Amino acid sequence: MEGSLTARDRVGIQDFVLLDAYTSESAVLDNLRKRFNENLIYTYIGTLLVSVNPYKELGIYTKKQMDIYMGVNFFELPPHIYALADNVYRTMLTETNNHFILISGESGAGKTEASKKILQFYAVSCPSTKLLDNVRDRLLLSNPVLEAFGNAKTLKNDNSSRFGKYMDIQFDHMGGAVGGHILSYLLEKSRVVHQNHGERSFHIFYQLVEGGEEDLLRWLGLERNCQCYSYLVQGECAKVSSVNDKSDWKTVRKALSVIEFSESNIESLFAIIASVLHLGNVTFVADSQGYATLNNSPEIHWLSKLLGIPAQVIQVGLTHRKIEARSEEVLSPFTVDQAVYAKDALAKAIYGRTFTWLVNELNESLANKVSDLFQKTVIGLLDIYGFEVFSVNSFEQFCINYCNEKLQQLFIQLTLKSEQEEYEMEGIEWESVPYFNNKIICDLVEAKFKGIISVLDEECLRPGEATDMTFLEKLEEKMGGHAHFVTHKLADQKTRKTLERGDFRLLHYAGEVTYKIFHLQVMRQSKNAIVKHCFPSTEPDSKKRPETVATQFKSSLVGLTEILMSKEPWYVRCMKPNEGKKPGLFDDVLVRHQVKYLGLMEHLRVRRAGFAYRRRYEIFLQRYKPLCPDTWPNWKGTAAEGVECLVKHLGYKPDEYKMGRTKIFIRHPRTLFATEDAFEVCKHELATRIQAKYKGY
Ligand code: AD9
Ligand code: MG
Repeated sequence: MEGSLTARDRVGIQDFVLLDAYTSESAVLDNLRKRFNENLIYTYIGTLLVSVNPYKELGIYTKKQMDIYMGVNFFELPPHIYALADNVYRTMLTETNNHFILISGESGAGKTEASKKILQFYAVSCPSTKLLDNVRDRLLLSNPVLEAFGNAKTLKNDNSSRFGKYMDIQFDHMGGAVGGHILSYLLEKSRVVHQNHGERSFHIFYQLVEGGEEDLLRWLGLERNCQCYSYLVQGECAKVSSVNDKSDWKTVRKALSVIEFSESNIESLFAIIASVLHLGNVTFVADSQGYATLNNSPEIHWLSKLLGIPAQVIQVGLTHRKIEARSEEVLSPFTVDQAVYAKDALAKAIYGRTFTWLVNELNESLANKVSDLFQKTVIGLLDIYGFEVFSVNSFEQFCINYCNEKLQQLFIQLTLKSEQEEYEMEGIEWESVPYFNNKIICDLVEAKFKGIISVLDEECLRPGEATDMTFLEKLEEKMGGHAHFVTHKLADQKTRKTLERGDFRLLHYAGEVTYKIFHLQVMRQSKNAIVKHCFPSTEPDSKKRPETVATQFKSSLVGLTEILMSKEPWYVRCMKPNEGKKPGLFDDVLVRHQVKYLGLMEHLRVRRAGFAYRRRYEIFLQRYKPLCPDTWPNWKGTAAEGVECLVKHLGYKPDEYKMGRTKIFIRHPRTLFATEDAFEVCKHELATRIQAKYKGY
């Protein structure tokens, strides 16, 4: 027993619920640090998995590890993402219902890696047939494709997701993975035309230029040199040491073939990617009247060839606006600034539409073609862009952080709600725990008529009258006095020094973020004749009242919430150990901050409210029955009776535990520890006895 205590001291406790000083943030932090230093990056709070990014390969994702975790009860092995994946899977099979795993944490915390580990686990652990293996390969390979087109290097993460991703994995009644479906959320398109210093555009551009075959590049009119492309050098870091564009290109090409993209589709895809690069190199000069004319023509030639649009249309399209006046179309020339702006808007639109098309194609390939007959259940994986704060934050960060705010809200609702329901269902009294509810911030952003998005919409509908500044003033008028909204004008003297006139600051659940006021012009959906040419059928219905990007995003998040609410939730909370992407460095201040805002303390308290632990009678009995002569080796009565008999034998006092309808609830962790220690001793004795018995053979 002493030995096990020392081990516990060294490697910490694998479930925070069992921590004696569970209300102390420092104790939680100590436990995380201890484990991190021993390369134990996973810890539970009940069934919630906390993960700390190790920033190094740990060798814990091998096939052997997967085998160890397959089909084993959750608490019997050290915490692992595989244990969670396995538990979700088996619960889905036994209860035949739908589940989702919400993976959250700030940018670079390890969400995307976690989601990939889960998918890999299913790929190995699910039943295999030739047909199913084909589905499995497609599911796995959708990842490198989506990452190539939707991820990029940022200052926070060399492989940062710049879109939100929700993926359903569909299973048949035998547990075979029969299909999948992906929903993507708001891609950060602005990255196509602009990157901050030290950042890159989407990986695929660099992969194509670095890795594309000679023939292909010639056909696309591309040089093998990222420096030649204005859109690739905005951040002045086309090369990243942790990223191998050449070999990633090969992976993506192979993946596209396995997923059965036709060669002609692949060609069109790269034609479009190349045309974005050509577009970026188009420059304009002012004619004698100050209007934009095209300065160089080779790009136009390539654009025309690759997009299949007459050069004339492109030339006019890039330098003129189309105005509809009394059912007639009139062309009005752009100034140089306007033309540059329109060109960038076009590049973003083309890339955005292509991404949507790509997701649709992936979905077609992932659609269940194996079994429609058998009942299907799903496990959804949610991996979105994490909360992020840069020195300059714009509309993109606003959306990303709003999305994180919504998911935090969902987490709060579901964890508190489900805990309460469990106590109720089991007939156990419960005491509520105070917590910070971020609904107030969600409302600030999204409330009808008075939220930031609403104000933005209104301003966007007043072209000509509304400016970025009137937008800010409207916000000040409506939000003034809100505890989570500050501007230069509204701030007290001390805070004012940290704000500029064109800024507004939101006090998010995860920290303060100062946003540059959005450019209204960017928000208004622009119609572009060239886009119409490229994507004739996807042009939104022009009769409908135009929606701003923000409103569309808000609706898509409402849709996502509905999808999630209809399923059983599981959580992975990812944390970042330091800001430097360094292995072995545990920054106390940074981790403490995340412990706080991820709501881990509250969650822990809720889990502990009254009862630290609960287990289904069957599982509890199965594990500990050797501890009592009446229950060992077999108990004849119900599991609940067996547990009652067992705990009486172990000397549990009446106030130490409660019998619910299906589970035993244990108040203090030390009770369970004592039982667990007794079990270890018993296991040891049993093993010795068995060894002695068979010694002679
Ligand atoms: V973002 O919000 O998309 O910017 P994520 O997705 O949270 O972010 P990601 O999973 O991409 O972060 O992890 C960032 C990097 O950390 C990875 O590229 C790995 O280098 C590293 N990482 C993350 N998790 C692990 C792990 N379990 N083991 C080893 C890891 N390295
Ligand atoms: Mg990610």
